Amino acid sequence: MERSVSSLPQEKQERVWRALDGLQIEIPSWGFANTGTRFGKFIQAAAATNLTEKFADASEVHRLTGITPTVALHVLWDLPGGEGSVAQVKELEQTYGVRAGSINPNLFQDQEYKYGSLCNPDPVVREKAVQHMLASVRIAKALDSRDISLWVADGSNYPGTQSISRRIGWLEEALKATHNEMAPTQRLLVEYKPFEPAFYHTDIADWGMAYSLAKAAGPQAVVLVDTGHHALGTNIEQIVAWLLHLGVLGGFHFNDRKFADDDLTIGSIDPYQVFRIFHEILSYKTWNKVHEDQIAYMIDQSHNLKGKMEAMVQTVMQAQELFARAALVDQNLLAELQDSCKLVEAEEHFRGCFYTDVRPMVAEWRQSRGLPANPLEALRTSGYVEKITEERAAKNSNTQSSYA
Ligand code: PSV
Ligand code: MN
Ligand code: MN
Repeated sequence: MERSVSSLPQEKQERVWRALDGLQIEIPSWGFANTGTRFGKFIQAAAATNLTEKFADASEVHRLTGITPTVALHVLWDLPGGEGSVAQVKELEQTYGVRAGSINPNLFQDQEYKYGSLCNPDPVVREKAVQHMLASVRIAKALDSRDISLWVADGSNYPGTQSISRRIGWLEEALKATHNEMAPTQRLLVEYKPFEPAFYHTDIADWGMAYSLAKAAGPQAVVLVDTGHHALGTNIEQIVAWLLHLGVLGGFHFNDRKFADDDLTIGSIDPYQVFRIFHEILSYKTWNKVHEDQIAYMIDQSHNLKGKMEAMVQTVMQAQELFARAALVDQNLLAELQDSCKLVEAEEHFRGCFYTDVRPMVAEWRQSRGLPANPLEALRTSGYVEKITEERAAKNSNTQSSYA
């Protein structure tokens, strides 16, 4: 369609490069450690066996891609000493040149949380969980981390076994207490998930519940969208548009899924959906004021079949390329076509951008920033994976694999 190429190539390139300049992605510490499914785990010789190795791997991903300066940390897995582990993290930040990113409280592994954490009917267990939240906020403060990223596994498996409504009240109290502990610059990200590990009811099951809880907690609480945490067929980009409209889109956990929370590589199953999500963001930013760093883009994947380093670099590239494709959309043209209800022309422009191979353009952007044109290729030729395989193989052969 003629109209779909209304911008000059130069303008297009500038738009894409501007978008790429504004994109940073946080990588998860747990993406480098041995993980698996509930049926079993396949140990990788090169997997990180401690926090130092996780930082080393994260630093290498940042060296190759240039856009991953922060690492998400899970308190129980990465800071087993709680606030006592902060000094070690600070040292690792210095050594490896990547910073601690979001701090993830862990309220799902302690035996006491069998019937819930912040929503447990036992006030003693609830209090323990709240104290963990407060400690997580203090850890984040000490590390200068803006975001505390909360996911609760709470819920129930059988109808009638728990009071759904009383648990709402307990959650609100807990999130208010957490909010009170935060510095004015910090944020509480509230993540939702429709099911698993609870199968009948999950206490924070969808974006409406997360939004309502964030509102009850206070102005610094916002919603986190994990792309895997939706029923199949859910229009995730519409949820994103709503959260943007309401000013509460705190960030993302990137992954993809075929059936449920499969934690596959972002865009590996449905890249068009990721494109559509990015489009909603870029479109909203065209017409409204949004601070560039208001949306935290984070990866939540831990691969057990793909090599961890390769998977992480591939994920970052995939997200970056889909973001670039969304930036190709000429927002003025699209708005004009939408307003005049030129449906086919609008769709042709939209999907034309999606089908454009932006890899050469992104490679040029990388080179202009002194980065490898193809980070995955650069990883392969760097010898890094061989080096860590050699260093860690013996340690991993004894591993009873777990996230930690
Ligand atoms: C839960 O499925 C989740 O998406 C939460 O974000 C956890 O922190 C993470 O996975 C652990 O991998
Ligand atoms: Mn998640
Ligand atoms: Mn998940």
